[in-house]
Amino acid sequence: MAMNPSTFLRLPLLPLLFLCLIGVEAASRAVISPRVMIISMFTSEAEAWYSIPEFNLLARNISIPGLPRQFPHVHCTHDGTICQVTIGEGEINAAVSLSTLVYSPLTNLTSTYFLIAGIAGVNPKIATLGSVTFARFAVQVAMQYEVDAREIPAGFSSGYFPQGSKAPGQFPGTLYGTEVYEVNDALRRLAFDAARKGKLNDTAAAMQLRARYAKSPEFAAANKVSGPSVVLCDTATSDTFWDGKLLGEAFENTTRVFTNGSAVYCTTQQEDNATLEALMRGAMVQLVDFSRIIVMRSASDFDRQPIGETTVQQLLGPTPGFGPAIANLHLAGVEVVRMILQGWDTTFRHGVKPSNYVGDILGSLGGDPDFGPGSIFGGKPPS
Ligand SMILES: *[C@@H]1O[C@H](CO)[C@@H](O)[C@H](O)[C@H]1NC(C)=O
Ligand SMILES: *[C@@H]1O[C@H](CO)[C@@H](O)[C@H](O)[C@H]1NC(C)=O
Ligand SMILES: *[C@@H]1O[C@H](CO)[C@@H](O)[C@H](O)[C@H]1NC(C)=O
Ligand SMILES: *[C@@H]1O[C@H](CO)[C@@H](O)[C@H](O)[C@H]1NC(C)=O
Ligand SMILES: *[C@@H]1O[C@H](CO)[C@@H](O)[C@H](O)[C@H]1NC(C)=O
Ligand SMILES: *[C@H]1O[C@H](CO)[C@@H](O)[C@H](O)[C@H]1NC(C)=O
Repeated sequence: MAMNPSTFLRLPLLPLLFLCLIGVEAASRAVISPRVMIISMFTSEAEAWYSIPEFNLLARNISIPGLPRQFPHVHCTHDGTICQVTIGEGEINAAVSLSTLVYSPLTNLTSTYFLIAGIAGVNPKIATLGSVTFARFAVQVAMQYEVDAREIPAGFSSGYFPQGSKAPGQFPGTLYGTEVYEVNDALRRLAFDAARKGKLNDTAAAMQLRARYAKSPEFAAANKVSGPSVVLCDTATSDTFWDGKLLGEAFENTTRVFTNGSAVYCTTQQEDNATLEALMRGAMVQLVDFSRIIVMRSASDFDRQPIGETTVQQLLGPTPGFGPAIANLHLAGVEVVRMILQGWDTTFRHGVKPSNYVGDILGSLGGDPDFGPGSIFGGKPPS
C-alpha cells in the first residue's frame, strides 16, 4: 500500500518546484481530503496505527484548531489519502471533535470514508475478547430515566426505563433524536469480508479469561476456543461505563425496544452515537456522506461477569483482552483501509449504495427509519 516510487517520478517537474517554493508552512495549511479517516478515541487506539509496516500516518501532522488539546493534530500519510484523528473519550468529546473536523476550513470530507476504530466491552452471549465487530446500529442505551437501584419499584426489571414511558420495556414517549443510528449495511458487509483477511492477535491470558465463561451455555460465544474472530453485531453507547449481568440484560432490552428488535446488543462503548450525530449533522449540509461510515469495535473486556464472580470483581479485575483488542484494530482495520484504497476507482470513489435506511431515528437525512415511530419530516431530505 506504500506509495509506488514510480508515481513520484511521473509527477511533472513544475508543480514539484512550486511545492518546494511554497514550503512546508503553506503546504501544511492546504485543505486535506483523505479517502479514509481513521477515528481513534484515546492514545493506545491511535498508537495501534503508528509504526505499522503498511503506511506512515506520522508523515504529515495537520493542526486543526478546536480539536482536544491533548490531540491537536490530524495525522496523515505523505500523499494525504489516509488520515487519523484522536477525538477524546465520552460522548461530548466525540461530538465536538467530529463537528470541529467537519466544519474546519482545513478539511474537505465530502467523499471521505470514516472508520471508527475503537475498543469496547462485549456481550459474552455474542462474541469474545479480541474479536472485531462491525455494527449496523448504534444505540444510546442510557438515554433514559434512571432511578437508583435501591428505589426500584416492585415489578420493574431495571432502574432504567425510556423517557416518556411508565416502565421498562415500553417504547420511549420522548425522543431526543440521538437514540439510534443506522449505517450503510452494504458497506459494513464489504468491510467485514475485508477484515476477515487479517490474522488476529490473541494471548494466553485472554484465553484464560474466556475459559471462565465455560460454565454457562449462554456464554458459548465468549468461551470460543478458536479465539477472536470478525463479527457482525451492533454497538451500545453511554457516557457511563456500565458493567454487570443486570445492566447488560437491561440494555439488551433497551436495544431491542429502540430498534424494534433489529439490533443485536453486542459491544459497549462511550462515543459512537455522538460521533454519528456529528457526522449526520455534517451530512445534512453535504459536508459528509453518511453512507461512508464504518463502525468497527474490537472487544477488550466483557460487559458482565462469568458465573461465580461479582460485577465489581469483574469490572476491577485484570483486562487481558486490552492488548489483543488494540492490536486487532490495526490487523483487521488495515484490510478495510486497503480495500477502500485499492478499490477507489472501481467502487469507492462513487460510493457503495446502501440498500437499508441510513440515518437517525427522526429521519433527519430523509427516508423513513425502519425502527422507531417513523420520520418526523415526512421522509423528505433536508433542503
Ligand atoms: C508528527 O507527530 C509525531 C508525534 O505525534 C512525531 O513523532 C512525528 O515526527 C511528526 N511528523 C512530522 C512530519 O513532523
Ligand atoms: C471537496 O472535494 C470534492 C471531491 O472529493 C470536490 O468535488 C469539491 O469541489 C471539494 N469541495 C471544495 C469546497 O473544495
Ligand atoms: C499478540 O501480541 C502480543 C503483544 O504484541 C505478542 O506478544 C503476541 O505474540 C501476539 N500474538 C499473536 C498470536 O500474534
Ligand atoms: C428484559 O426483558 C425481559 C422480557 O421483557 C424481562 O423478562 C427481563 O426481566 C428484562 N430484564 C431486565 C434486566 O430488564
Ligand atoms: C416500532 O415500535 C413502536 C412501538 O411499538 C411502534 O410505534 C413503531 O411503529 C415501530 N416502528 C416500526 C418501523 O416498525
Ligand atoms: C447509536 O448509533 C447506532 C448505530 O451506529 C444506532 O444503531 C443506534 O440506534 C444509536 N442509538 C441511539 C440511541 O441513537
